[in-house]
Amino acid sequence: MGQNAKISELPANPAVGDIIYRAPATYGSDFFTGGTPSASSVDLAPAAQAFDNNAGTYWGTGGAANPYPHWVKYDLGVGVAKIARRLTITPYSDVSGGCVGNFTLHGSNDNTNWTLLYTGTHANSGTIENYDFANTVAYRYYKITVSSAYASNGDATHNYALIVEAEIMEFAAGAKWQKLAIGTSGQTLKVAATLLPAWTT
Ligand SMILES: [Ca+2]
Ligand SMILES: [Ca+2]
Repeated sequence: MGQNAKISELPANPAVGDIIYRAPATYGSDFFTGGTPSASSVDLAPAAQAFDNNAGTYWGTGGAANPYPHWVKYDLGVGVAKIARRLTITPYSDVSGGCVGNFTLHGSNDNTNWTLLYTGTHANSGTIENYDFANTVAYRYYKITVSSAYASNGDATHNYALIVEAEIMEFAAGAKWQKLAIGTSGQTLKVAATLLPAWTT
């Protein structure tokens, strides 16, 4: 564990002398709102339904003639940019499994050059999962790219990507970084925690 690492969880083996900035554990509300959704394709259902706060609707695409990857994108709008720290995905799940497997999250400010923010795999279920990551850049565009899924209705050529809800968050306003100093007192490991005045990037 190097010094001055910014992390969201404590390391398993902190070293004496380390200074660790621990990410706040609180997040703001979903900022996929007020903008413009779009998708690589919408064979089954429109992109907007991944952002409509309705658990009964989804963005869906795929099909025998439409292989992976499939992406869904959100444009926050002119002059709007946010520093994403958490992605939440609620995937559709059918009788044969969940419809999101491997995926990535990218951010962009010009809709052309994309920065990879997170690479993940959703469990084979329809449950909500949160993905936290370090990011210090405010982006206007965010894109989720699905490259595999579990469900196929018995037909592996369906290439499904179905997302019931995608949500994204910054740190909550006023959330503070914890500054942790790792030291020893005799044979006891000591962690001194200080809340910084305001979280910084
Ligand atoms: Ca929402
Ligand atoms: Ca929905």
